[in-house]
Amino acid sequence: MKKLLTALSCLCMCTAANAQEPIIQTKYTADPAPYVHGDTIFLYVTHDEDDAEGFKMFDWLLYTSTDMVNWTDHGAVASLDDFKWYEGKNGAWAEQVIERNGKWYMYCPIHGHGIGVLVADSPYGPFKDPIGKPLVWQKEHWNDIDPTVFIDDDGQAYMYWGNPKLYCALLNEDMISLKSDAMQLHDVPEHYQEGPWFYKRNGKYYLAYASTCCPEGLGYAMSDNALGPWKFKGYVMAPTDRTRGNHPGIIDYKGKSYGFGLNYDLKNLTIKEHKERRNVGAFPLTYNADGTIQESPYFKDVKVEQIGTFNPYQTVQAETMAWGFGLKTVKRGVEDIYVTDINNGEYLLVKGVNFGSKMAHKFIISAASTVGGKIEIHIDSQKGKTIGTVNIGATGSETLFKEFQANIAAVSGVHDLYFVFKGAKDKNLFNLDWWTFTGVPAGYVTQERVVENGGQGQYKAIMREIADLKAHTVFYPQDLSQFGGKNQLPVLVWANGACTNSPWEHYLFLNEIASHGYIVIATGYFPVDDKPYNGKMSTPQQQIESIDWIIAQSKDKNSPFFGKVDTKNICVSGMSCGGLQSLINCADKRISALMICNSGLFIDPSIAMPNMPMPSKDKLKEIHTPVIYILGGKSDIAYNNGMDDFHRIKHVPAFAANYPVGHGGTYRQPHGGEFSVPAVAWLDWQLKGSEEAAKMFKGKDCGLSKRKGWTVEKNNKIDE
Ligand code: FUB
Repeated sequence: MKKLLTALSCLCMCTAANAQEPIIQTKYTADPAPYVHGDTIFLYVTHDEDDAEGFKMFDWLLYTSTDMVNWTDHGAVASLDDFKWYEGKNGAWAEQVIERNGKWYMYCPIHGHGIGVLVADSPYGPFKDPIGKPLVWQKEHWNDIDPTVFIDDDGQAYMYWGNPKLYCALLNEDMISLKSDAMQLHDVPEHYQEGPWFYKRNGKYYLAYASTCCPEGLGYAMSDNALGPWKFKGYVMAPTDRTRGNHPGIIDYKGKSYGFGLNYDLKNLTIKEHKERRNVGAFPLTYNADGTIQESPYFKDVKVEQIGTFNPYQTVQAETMAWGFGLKTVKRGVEDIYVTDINNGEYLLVKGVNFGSKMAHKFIISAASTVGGKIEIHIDSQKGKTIGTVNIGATGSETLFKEFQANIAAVSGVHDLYFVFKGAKDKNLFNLDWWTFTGVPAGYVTQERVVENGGQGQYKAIMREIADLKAHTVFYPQDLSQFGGKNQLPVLVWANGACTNSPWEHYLFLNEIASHGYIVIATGYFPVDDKPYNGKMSTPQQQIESIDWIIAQSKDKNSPFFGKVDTKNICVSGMSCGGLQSLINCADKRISALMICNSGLFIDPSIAMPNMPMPSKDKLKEIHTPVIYILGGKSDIAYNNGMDDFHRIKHVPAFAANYPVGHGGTYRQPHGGEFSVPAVAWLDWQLKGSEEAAKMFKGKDCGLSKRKGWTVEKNNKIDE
């Protein structure tokens, strides 16, 4: 069954105009009986067993939805076992459920044995038999099936039923006893076969039904009275050779009208091959001004649009889906269901998921597994962008559920969500109970740009403005899920040339560094474009604010950076005037490395520019970390100052690298140009302890000295 379903589900998916039809895929279902209560549709259905070769029906199932495309499976809510007076094993035929005074009544035909009634305090059950005998039993093998119950405005409840005869009885207010005898309607509406669906709308009574077999369509009749006479008005859905049987359920919901019926489309078999393994489908329904109903095309030729969107920030039962490719569900207890039979390559789709502007950043799922596997979370298609991957470890048993988490790459707005399952072949990889996304607060990210396709490093980076960090720009890997535990993000704190209060000249360089697995916090406003920023100059204090902020974020459970930042490895850096700001801050004990670019303390402070910070050379004594000077060669206006600094520094490892491009460096070249090479290597060595990166600076013929264009000098401490 499973393999067949999987293959044929794919076929349906590929060819159907209405790709989410039939609406239930994890089981064979028939005889839809929808009921609207509050903002939810309760869809009760009958259940064809997977191995049915004819009618093989033991229980009644419930599905709910609030948007008409994502349906939550509640499993069987009643079964033949609930009728103690019935000793047979088969015959759980077309039921209907309605609510009266807070109690839920389920009218259940047991084929060949009459119609029973069950009652529950909740639409989810448990349903119990309050009378211990059939409510109706005329000893008619076919005629006592398919009850439909409606409570009129005056409180009188009616039950219609029958195939091919049509009966009606009045119910008492208790809903579990008859007020009248069963009355046979001799004036049966044209084309009536079975499956009546009785309701009232705008003062007119409707009796929809499965029309004369076979194939059955969905016909309907109207009347001005609850007891008729009924006049055939046409088809809600005409009979087609795609369908042998059909069975209507009709509702108004959230301002629209819908019809439900049944088909054989999941298996995509001909009506000769179907063996009563049926599927419930839905379609939009339109009334004319006079109350008549427009004939709907066949299920697959119409589309049910999603009402609203789906909220991923709630606890979502895993058995909620618009499409469950090759999956099954298992029920334990009254309300405990999980998804199972999850194989490599299968997927679960939830449609129209609204991430809003909250920026989802974490995904949590409850899973149980003996073999483990992973769930790739894609958006918009099965092979669409991956926003996260959850590794599911073995939990020891297929019913021992544990929580697994993944960080989520930048995602906002509305997307279809595909959970694609990967792992060992031909095994149930895991069982899934529930999932949720957590988001950073609305407005956390106020602006963002993907720069140069995220950079050339191992991690695609993004440039963001973050609401609670005024006058700063932050660069970091888009998918933070890869970080945490031993893989933490070291920090680069940056200040700009000319002490400009925006990294508009350096953002390519900074983005490139972030793509190598760093969080870069730049002084200054988010560069929306490449235009120079002409506002007030920045201050050295902004670098201190950067350090304070990232340390706080790494400890804040609500931050996307929680537990992901290596706050023991922070490099402070800046270009030109920003280099001077960095030197002003060099004594801060939280700093573990310095990178001074196209800068150095002035040998002659009298020629400094206005507002430029100008500490004396004594400041160099406060440096307590390794330091690199990256300069633009002799034509760099900062060359003499920078090299003078370098020659004075004997107490910590110091390295000077010159590349002959002048003061402007290569920051604005693609990916930050040649300056990115020693910058990334310096950070990899100093902040990540990479011995490979250290070779760029250590030894007689260090890597940078052999790189075209570079000249290097270093003090003894570099090679120690
Ligand atoms: O599902 C069993 C029977 O098939 C129903 O009671 C009829 O309406 C037909 O759909």
